[in-house]
Amino acid sequence: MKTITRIMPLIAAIPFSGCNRNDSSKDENRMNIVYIMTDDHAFQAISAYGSPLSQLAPTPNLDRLAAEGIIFNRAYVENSLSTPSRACLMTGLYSHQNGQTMLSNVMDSTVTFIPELMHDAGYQTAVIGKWHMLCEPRGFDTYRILNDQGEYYNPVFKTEETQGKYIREEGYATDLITEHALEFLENREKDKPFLLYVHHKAPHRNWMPDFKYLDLYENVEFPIPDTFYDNYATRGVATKEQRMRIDEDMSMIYDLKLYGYEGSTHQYDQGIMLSYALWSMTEDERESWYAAYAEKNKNFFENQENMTHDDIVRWKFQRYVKDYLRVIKSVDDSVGEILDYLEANDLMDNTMIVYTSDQGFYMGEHGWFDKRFMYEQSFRTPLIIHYPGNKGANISNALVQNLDFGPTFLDIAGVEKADNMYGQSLLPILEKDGKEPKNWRDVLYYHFYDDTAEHNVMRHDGIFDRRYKLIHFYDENGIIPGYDEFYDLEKDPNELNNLIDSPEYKSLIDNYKEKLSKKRSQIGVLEY
Ligand code: SGN
Ligand code: CA
Repeated sequence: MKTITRIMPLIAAIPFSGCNRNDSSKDENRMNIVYIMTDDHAFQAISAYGSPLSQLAPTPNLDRLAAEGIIFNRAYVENSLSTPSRACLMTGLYSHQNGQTMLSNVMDSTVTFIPELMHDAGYQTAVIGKWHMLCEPRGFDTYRILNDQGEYYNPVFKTEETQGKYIREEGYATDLITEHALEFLENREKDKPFLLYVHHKAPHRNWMPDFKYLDLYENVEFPIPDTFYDNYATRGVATKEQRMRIDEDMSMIYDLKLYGYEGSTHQYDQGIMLSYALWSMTEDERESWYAAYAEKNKNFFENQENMTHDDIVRWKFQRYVKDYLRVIKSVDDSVGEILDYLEANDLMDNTMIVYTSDQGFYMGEHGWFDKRFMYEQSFRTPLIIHYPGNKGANISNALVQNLDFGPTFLDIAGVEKADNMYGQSLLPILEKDGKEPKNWRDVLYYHFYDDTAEHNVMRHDGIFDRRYKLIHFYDENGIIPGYDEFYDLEKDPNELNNLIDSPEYKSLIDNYKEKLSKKRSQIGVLEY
């Protein structure tokens, strides 16, 4: 086993101006980092996490990573949406600090990227796959990024060599991203430590599997979550007004591939989105695609007349999770290939491997797909880390957040984080097989802004400390007054029982309101 040197900080606090960065002395023994991030991967869809759904669609390679490493049960994001989550990863800053609060706004261009600091500290840096920010990649020796959300089939990529142009490549996105990640590893400068970000498009909507997996799970009946028929009885208007219900907001054709279905009034079934999903396929591929779904859809069309509304909702759930889990199958294969490469090349002992998602996702909980809310399945994200020297199969219940990745990478490189980075290096947890160190944080702050985008989720922020969750929904210009919700997750893990008006919780809730307001001032949140 190679010895890992953890270098103590070499550089004094680095101002986040982007121009005044020092060169770190290089040390070839510093740990490499492979950071694999999927897009919208629910922890419920990883068998190592044990949910009933995942037991019917196992993920052996992610489970292998968990068996060798640490699985985090309490990993969360700070803003459950792709672009803000990526900006947080790249800067180590909260959304309100880096300016990337929503999908469509632009980040503060003066903010330094973690890869810039890592590069200057002697790391060879690369990002392969989904970028999904309007700013250009910074701090990378190599990049190969998808255009916007990217396509599942024959996607276009832009690299540092294509003069800003996107070039089409043949193949399935997950496989291409994996191939290019392996190419980077194979051709890397072997005298430098490396930081490789592998960012899959999968399993983002509209969940298009690889051809070879189109029939997987076809005869499996997946369990419907306990909260599937949630009527949001105890909760405020945000849960009632959202547009992310499998029942009403998932489209029959674009989302569920029921080609030939008549009578859909869903906007996504009216042309543009449909062609958007399939435009990058070759004609032959499109034909085989339609043929494969025609075969699967036969049964629906034969029985349609006798189906009740509830039968149709249940059918939608099954089609949704099957396609989603088929897409995950390719992701799991990809993780296997990367692990095989690292093993075969003797890199496991000096490489940290992180597997996570840009946020969680609803797999029918509360009747939903998509994310955005601070309720558990979207606020929480999967996180599995192989850290050299771990004894393996460890579970961590420490409260961690995507805000911690930047500080962790800098810590590994021996670069001190700036004072305005509120995330914490995970090394004290990783070095103790997942055990929570004394004085570790006891509360997380969350903030969602993007109420202008589809799915109609109101702005909210809140705090969570593993037992209690206080959520504040904004006042929407006086049209909808602001309001709070409060949950006791020990008694009510499914978050069905909003306690905000419960007299016996009154003093506790006051206490949490105080904590939330202190947290906002501490980190400089002005809007809420
Ligand atoms: C797209 C999706 C939405 C999704 C957002 C954000 N529609 O607009 O369902 O919530 O992305 O997702 S789609 O049919 O065009 O895919 S994120 O992961 O990028 O934040
Ligand atoms: Ca996402």
